[in-house]
Amino acid sequence: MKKTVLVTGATAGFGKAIAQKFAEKGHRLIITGRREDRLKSLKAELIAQDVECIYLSFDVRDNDAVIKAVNSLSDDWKSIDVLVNNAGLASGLDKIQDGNTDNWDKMIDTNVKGLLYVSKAIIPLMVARKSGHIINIGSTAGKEVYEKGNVYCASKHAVDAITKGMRIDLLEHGIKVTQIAPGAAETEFSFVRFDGDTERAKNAYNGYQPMSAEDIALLTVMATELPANLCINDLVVTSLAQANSFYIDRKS
Ligand code: NDP
Ligand code: 8X3
Repeated sequence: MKKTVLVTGATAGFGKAIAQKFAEKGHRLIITGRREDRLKSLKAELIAQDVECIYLSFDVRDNDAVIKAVNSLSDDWKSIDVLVNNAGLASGLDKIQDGNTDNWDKMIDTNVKGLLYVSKAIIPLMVARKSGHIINIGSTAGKEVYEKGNVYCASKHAVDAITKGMRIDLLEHGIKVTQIAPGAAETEFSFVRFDGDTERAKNAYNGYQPMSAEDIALLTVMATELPANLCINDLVVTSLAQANSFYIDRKS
């Protein structure tokens, strides 16, 4: 069955790969993010593959913009079967005493409040149809707190808690809620975390093979392909070189 899938943060990394993987399977895509040029080019790429695709450009931190974007969908596109709450970021890596409050705001506003705003706009549509699947992209940082991870880890612990809360509250409506909690994967994540410092970003993956965006896309699509009666609640996933937030087998 062809599904309508909305992916936040589809301009890069996991979100882009997730959109491409759902498209490969013939589903229809609503891709979202702030960088409209990237949304336009991904839309063109998918449409060239005969995939139905539209884009909505908005900042997940802006609740009015989120509501406006979702309201602008035609009824047909409002029948969202899968919502992938992926948009997010880390900003900085500092001890709490050295932390930058603008970075803290950015992470909490995006990773926690943004995820809530998008969910709040879409959940009533799923409840009305008594069907849907929400996939929240958490992190191993939502399972363990590492040095200098403080606020990023807090934001992902919040995603962990919100996912559990969503699953409980939506139980009676037949809506599946899944968290995928990846360890390190090479995307634009570290480039953003280190504010455009490419050298520092590359070093994060020195001496081991991290996961790729395609790995996470594979698992995200897989989670939506289970029998109707099954729901993956929580999927913690790392590359073979990583045991958890603390242990990475670096060969150099
Ligand atoms: P990228 O930086 O490659 O992609 C992040 C995406 O989020 C972009 O599409 C960006 O779009 C979007 N985004 C960021 N801020 C906003 C905003 N305010 N409004 C709308 N969209 C926004 O990183 P990843 O793909 O790696 O990260 C995706 C998710 O996975 C994040 O939630 C991250 O925390 C999580 N994660 C990443 C891991 C990793 O090691 N890479 C591991 C575990 C979890 P745009 O800038 O165009 O708005
Ligand atoms: C991203 C993975 O280890 O940088 O969520 O926190 S990590």
